[in-house]
Amino acid sequence: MGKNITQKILESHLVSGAMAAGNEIAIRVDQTLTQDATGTMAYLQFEAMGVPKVKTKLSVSYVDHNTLQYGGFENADDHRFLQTVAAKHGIYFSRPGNGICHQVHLERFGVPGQTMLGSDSHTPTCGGLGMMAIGAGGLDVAVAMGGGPFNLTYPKVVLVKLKGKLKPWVSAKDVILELLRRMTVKGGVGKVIEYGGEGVKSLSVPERATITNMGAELGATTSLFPSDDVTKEFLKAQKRDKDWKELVADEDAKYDEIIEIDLNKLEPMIAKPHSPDAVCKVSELEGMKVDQVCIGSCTNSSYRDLMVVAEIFRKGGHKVNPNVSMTISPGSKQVLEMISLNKGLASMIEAGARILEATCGPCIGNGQSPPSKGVSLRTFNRNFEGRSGTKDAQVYLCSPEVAAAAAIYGVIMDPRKLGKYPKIAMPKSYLIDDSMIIPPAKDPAKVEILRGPNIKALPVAQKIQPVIGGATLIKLGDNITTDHITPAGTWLKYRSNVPKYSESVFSAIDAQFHEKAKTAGGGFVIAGENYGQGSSREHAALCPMYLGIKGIIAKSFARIHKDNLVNFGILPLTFSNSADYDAVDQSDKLEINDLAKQLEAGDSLIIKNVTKGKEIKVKHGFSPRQIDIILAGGLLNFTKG
Ligand code: MIC
Ligand code: SF4
Repeated sequence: MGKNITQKILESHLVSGAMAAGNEIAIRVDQTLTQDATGTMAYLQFEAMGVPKVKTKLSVSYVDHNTLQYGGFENADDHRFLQTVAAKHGIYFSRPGNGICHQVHLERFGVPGQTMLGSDSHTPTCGGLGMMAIGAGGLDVAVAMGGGPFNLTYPKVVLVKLKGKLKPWVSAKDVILELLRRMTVKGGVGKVIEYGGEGVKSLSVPERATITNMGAELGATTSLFPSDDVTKEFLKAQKRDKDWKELVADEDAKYDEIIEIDLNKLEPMIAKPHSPDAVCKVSELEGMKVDQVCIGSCTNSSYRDLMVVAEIFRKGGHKVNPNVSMTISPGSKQVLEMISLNKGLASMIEAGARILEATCGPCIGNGQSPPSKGVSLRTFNRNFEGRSGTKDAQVYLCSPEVAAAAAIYGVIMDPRKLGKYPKIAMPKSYLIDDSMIIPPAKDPAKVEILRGPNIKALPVAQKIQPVIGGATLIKLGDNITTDHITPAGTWLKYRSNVPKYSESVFSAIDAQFHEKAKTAGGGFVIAGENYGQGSSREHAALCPMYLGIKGIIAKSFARIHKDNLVNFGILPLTFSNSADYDAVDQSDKLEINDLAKQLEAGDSLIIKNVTKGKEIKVKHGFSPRQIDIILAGGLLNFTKG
């Protein structure tokens, strides 16, 4: 029987487990990627394992999230730690300014057919060139750097069959927005989204990468394009021909689900506040006043994306509307250098764009927070409430074409009204200069790891008790994001300082939460569907663990966050009957007896609601390995034995 691309890669990397949907399998990890906001913890954890040199084929540490801190040493301390730890342990270090991890990795390192684990949820970007790239918590990435396999639930495979060709002014972002509209932010949980059909060949690798990048918003395990002639051209233009190999699905490959998208029929789309799946046609919102436009992020900051914007302004002789503040964050030094040499950058400067560093910047709330109640159109991937740094801002997600049209007219406008579409030719060769990527030290013994006062020791979970009790400290609704649990923005500088960062837990929902949890000595959290969607930040588990949280009882969980909870010894439990969610109130006292016995007896667990005198039936869905991790008090304790 024929195989799809997912099966081919998983089979060639399988370490253990049976290849059937729902089973836990373990796979070999070829490459790893970290960024600074998750990297410090990942490397502290790697150090705790005592492995002198990474055992992967390639590991890269990027600095792209926290680069321009105002009034403090914390970021700079983190950067120094990351650079020295990389030099000592065989890791390549991409300096701040070299670009956003996913864009740089696509350009310089991704390899079709290989596997990669990255401590960032948008790691699947490299799926654009046929690499199986998966986002995970820092601890899982640390284990992979130490040579351990990555454990995952064998996914269902969805084929997204692309037909036809995109019309002018419609671009890759519209494809993924359309998919988000159809599938929602939890529609991809437990699935790999594989792209196929004749429409694939009309999309360049950076366009494919826009689509795989934002597959993270579907909750998917990862997204994958085939590696074909288009991929070969891209790698050749990056002087990496030798990394290419063909990887396509067999003609008779089977899929769990097939979705068709006719590219010809797609229109410019936009995601409304505050969720990437609140998608409608741009034409439906025409005329809405816009205060801010931000172009960039790992989704839309490639050479093509920025040149489209530059050419729209240049050809039309347009200026940025006086009521709009427009920023540009190039995806990489390569992109920035190329658009500066070909004058694309000059066109944007001339038009009135504000040029930012080649980093995440406004995407993670680092600068350019919108004005009060401001409308911000962003080419980014997430528009969760408050993520921009302005609680009442209205953030919309769209393509560079739609963003440029709004920047010109000061209102949301269908870009098809702009006239002739500036089609951008893909470069035959990219400008190659890897001088901002520092290779590991030749003599690691001589490298001293520099730790400033912001790098605090790693907290380790307590061994779990046979009887767990505590109050319901907070009751939440559906789709709670990791930005709600441990916000980024101004808190980002405390990523290496868990005691301090823990003060941020749920702060936007309940400012007293952290005090409450501490006074109560911990307790439980009740939540609705898709708890923990969004980022891979393990701090969203680590900080609650530090505050004594013992279990999260939800209607369902996002994949990466569920794994992170297990890794830090917090029980992620799912209501057997969703209606039971209504039967638990904030402050109710809950109790789980004979935990080990209950976990080992099967998938069901009984929780006593002591306050209401009722029992709640929940499921855990843990593999035997995960039960051992939970009982050991988290993965670090489990690994130490
Ligand atoms: C994000 O987009 O939310 C981040 C910041 O890149 C996170 C990682 C982090 O929280 O450090 C992600 O997507 O995993
Ligand atoms: Fe950076 Fe934004 Fe991409 Fe996260 S989503 S890696 S913050 S650019």
